[in-house]
Amino acid sequence: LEPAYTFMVRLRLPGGVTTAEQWLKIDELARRHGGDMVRLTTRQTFQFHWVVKEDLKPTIQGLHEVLLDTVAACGDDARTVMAGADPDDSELHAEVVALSKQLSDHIIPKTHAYHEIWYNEAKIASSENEEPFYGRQYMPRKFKIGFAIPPSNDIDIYTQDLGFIAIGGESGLEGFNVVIGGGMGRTDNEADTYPRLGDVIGFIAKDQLIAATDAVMGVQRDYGNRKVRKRARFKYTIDDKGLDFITSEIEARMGGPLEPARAFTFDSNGDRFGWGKTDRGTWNLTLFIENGRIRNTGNYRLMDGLRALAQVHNGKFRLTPNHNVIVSGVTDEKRPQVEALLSEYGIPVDGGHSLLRLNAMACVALPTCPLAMAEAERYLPDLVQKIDPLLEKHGLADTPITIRMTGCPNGCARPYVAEIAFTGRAPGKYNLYLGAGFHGERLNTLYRENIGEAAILETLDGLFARYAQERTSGEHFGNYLHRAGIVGAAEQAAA
Ligand code: SRM
Ligand code: SF4
Repeated sequence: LEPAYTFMVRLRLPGGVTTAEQWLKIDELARRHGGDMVRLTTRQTFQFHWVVKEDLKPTIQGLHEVLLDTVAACGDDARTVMAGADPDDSELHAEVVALSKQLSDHIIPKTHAYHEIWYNEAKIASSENEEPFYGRQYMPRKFKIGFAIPPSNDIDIYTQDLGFIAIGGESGLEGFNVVIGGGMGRTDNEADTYPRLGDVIGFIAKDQLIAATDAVMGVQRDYGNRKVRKRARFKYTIDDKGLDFITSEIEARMGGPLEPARAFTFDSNGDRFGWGKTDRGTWNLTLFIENGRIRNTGNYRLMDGLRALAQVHNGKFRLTPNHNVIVSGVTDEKRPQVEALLSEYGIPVDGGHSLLRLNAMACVALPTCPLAMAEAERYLPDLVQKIDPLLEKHGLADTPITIRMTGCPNGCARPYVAEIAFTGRAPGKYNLYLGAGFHGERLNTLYRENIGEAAILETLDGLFARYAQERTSGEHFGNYLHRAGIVGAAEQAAA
């Protein structure tokens, strides 16, 4: 008898967009094979946990029925391509999402093996040209691509290996500023691993998107470190070879220099919640999903409610990069029905959540992540409940502050660009990082090492007291901590 191996199954979902039909299939598979729950990830896709080995094929084939797959959701290749969620549904957003899908289709591995293994398709002889881009060795390491739509930096563009900042003009999307070399992962006590913010290296017209991606990924494929896996991400290739060298290699492969970067502004990396009228005259509803976990809990029947919604909704469901959900394309006529359903299933529209909770993000961590050293998803909600009264005490409840937690230093919830961040060291013990920029433009700094809850609360209480007294009008917490010299000079600030 074989042990009951269980697996995590992650979907590829460029731009985080699903139809109602796809939602219903995901829901069905999660109930049948995924322990009655599903997890929205920090890269806008779905994960099933607890899938036993014999259920892998039915799960993947079920996804195939609604044109979904798991190709390149993991591995040394280009992962799910992110795109800003834009609750206004602008034309720019529609075009960017379409491009993210096109780019994802272009850059995923072309091997037929996936079809043979999972869909039982006939074997075809592999050829030398099977992977025209990846070749026999694929990338040195995972590679992450995302599109941001200013003024929202919800995808944390500076944490992507390759980021595109959409630049619009009078006639719609003109092109993108190109950002290279972001990444979060670090390893404790290994100083040659570190988070890094991407650099803006120039502007490309929108029809250069594929060529630019091939050029950037090609440089990493050819120059990336294939000997030391911990140093194999693009950020280290850039630091090892120099930004000027890498940029000139990219330009050479593109056949000419990049244009100078165009002006843009970001104002936040969070989500906007509740109802909003879109540019298309329909309504979008951004629902808060705590840490992306969809399941039924007592009277809060989130999983059932979203299924009921998908049965009547003729628009889309869009996952945000902060693991929330936008129910998009709701007409005036449908809105009362949607509201009635949410209320029936105990799903609050405006939530009544504190601003801190709405701006919180935690990775999966325990019990499923084999790399976790401490809780994250299951602990951050409790910690926020204890931090909220401190903010209230100091009159800061209406001040948005970003807070993130991960169960280890790998940084799956992009903690190093949060104003307050915790990374797990041991059960109940965290490193406390402070002072990132509110819209992800500056990394935070290690402030206290290996501390437990009592020390966390005491430290934050003291800092909130000073912030409340000393902040200037509209000054974000992270910026204040720098101005006041409480955390050191930014290791690196984005343009
Ligand atoms: Fe991650 C590994 C979960 C986003 C950096 N990540 C893992 C694994 C697969 C653990 C493993 O290797 O065995 C985790 C599975 C846990 C579980 O039980 O589900 C895991 N990562 C996740 C997700 C599900 C976290 C979440 O709470 O949503 C995110 C899935 C994204 C997706 O849909 O594709 C997730 N991981 C990220 C991000 C954020 C991002 O991509 O925007 C990062 C930081 C950005 C970056 O890559 O630099 C991230 N994950 C890592 C790393 C560190 C990589 C490095 O360069 O050092 C690892 C470890 C590794 O690859 O060796 C890792
Ligand atoms: Fe696991 Fe660490 Fe990623 Fe959290 S940050 S999901 S603990 S690898």
